Amino acid sequence: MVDNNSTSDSPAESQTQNLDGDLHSESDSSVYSLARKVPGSLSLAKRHKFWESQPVGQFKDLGDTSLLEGPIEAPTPLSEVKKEPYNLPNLYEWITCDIDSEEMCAEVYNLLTNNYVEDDENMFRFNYSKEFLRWALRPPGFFRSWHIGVRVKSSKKLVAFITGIPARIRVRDTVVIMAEINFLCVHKKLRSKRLAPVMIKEVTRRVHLENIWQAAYTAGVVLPTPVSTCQYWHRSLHPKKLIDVGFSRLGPRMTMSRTIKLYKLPDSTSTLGFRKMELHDVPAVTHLLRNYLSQFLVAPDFDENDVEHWLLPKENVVDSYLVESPETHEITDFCSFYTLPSSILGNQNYSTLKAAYSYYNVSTKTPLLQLMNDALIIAKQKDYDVFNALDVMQNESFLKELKFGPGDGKLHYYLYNYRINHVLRPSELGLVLL
Ligand code: MYA
Repeated sequence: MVDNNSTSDSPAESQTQNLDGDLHSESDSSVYSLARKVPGSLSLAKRHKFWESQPVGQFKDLGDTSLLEGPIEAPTPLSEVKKEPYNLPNLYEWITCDIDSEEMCAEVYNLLTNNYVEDDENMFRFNYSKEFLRWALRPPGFFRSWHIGVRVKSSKKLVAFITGIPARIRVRDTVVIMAEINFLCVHKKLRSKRLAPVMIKEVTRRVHLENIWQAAYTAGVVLPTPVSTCQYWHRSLHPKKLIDVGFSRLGPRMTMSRTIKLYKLPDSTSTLGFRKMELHDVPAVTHLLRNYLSQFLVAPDFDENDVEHWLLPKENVVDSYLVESPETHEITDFCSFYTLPSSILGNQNYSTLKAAYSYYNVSTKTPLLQLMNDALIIAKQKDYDVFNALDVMQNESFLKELKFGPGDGKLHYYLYNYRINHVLRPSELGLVLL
């Protein structure tokens, strides 16, 4: 299997000091220590020493309608942004990762392949491909300085990573320039040593240096404070494999053959004029998508350059299809998914789960249900094992009918230094982060 963490070139391990400073005293006689004593209130009592010091919505402010929507803190003058990187423990050094370099990209790929996000039972781990990482990290206007690594000084081993990319995100009527933060990863042997807060502060500093003061990110963990909490849904395409590897279970009173029959899809798509997106479609797709996304409270503000980067098909990275009216040649509908395999940990027969993730979909003439059924058919033709979708945008309207089942994991959406005065329903979100 791919997990080869127990190698001898282990990262330096002895650093245990807290790196994010003493902003809050641990002995506060606050509501937290009280709440800790009340059974059942443990989760409320959880302190977030780092996050409580950051300009993000705090749990105690939930439901406080007197707080205005918008930036939590005003920008500081650029001259006051720290010029030097934050201090790392002595054994480590910062690097800026040139993801164009084959060697660097391979190092990042290996760190993530062995140490990035796993499910709660540690059966699967995201396995972003190198081509995917290059795509995800080099959108229009990207900053190389926002691709940040930490190495062990002596061995040069890469042990931690965090990235930002610039994005224009509309919140209601305001387009805000933000950083989208992703791929935060600390080597398994360096966990719980407060390295993550230093990584986050360093990326924040580098974002501030570009005069950008807000960020968006998603995580499976609850932090102060989600702007929305979404759920993943899964549509089996290769049910036997999914059951064999423990991704799904045979339903009650179901046999394998009945299950296979249940998830069977037609061999070819059904919508007239359904075809792969091409470069010349960029203006029409941009127009369609901008119109569609305008109905959501939070959504990216895509221009043609963004659409070309994010949605033009790229083999094994992103797939996009559209419906061109056979009569008028108008582009009326659009659907897309990205490719994110997971390593299957400790299975004798299979090492990779090939998953498609629903990305942006727009229906104006073709019913969304039919469009997404065609997307499933394409994914099946391309040998994906499962098609995943969040309950964002209008996805709820097709999930159950197209035989998606709810997953156990939640995905929380966050904004940094931007307050929204109510928790958003997933259907108010028009944003998908990778
Ligand atoms: S989400 C994907 C995150 N990665 C993984 O889950 C991969 C596997 N796990 C790991 O590599 C480590 O467990 C990580 C934590 C690195 C996650 N987002 O160093 P620690 C807080 C934010 O002792 P470790 C993604 O990439 C935690 O609550 N904070 O912990 C988006 C605690 O703070 P507090 C997180 O386990 C990232 C502190 O870190 C997360 O060794 C967005 C503990 O640090 C998390 N996923 O390392 C980052 N997990 O005490 C924020 C734990 O306060 C960006 N923590 O509870 C913010 C915007 C920045 C830019 C602003 C520009 C203006």
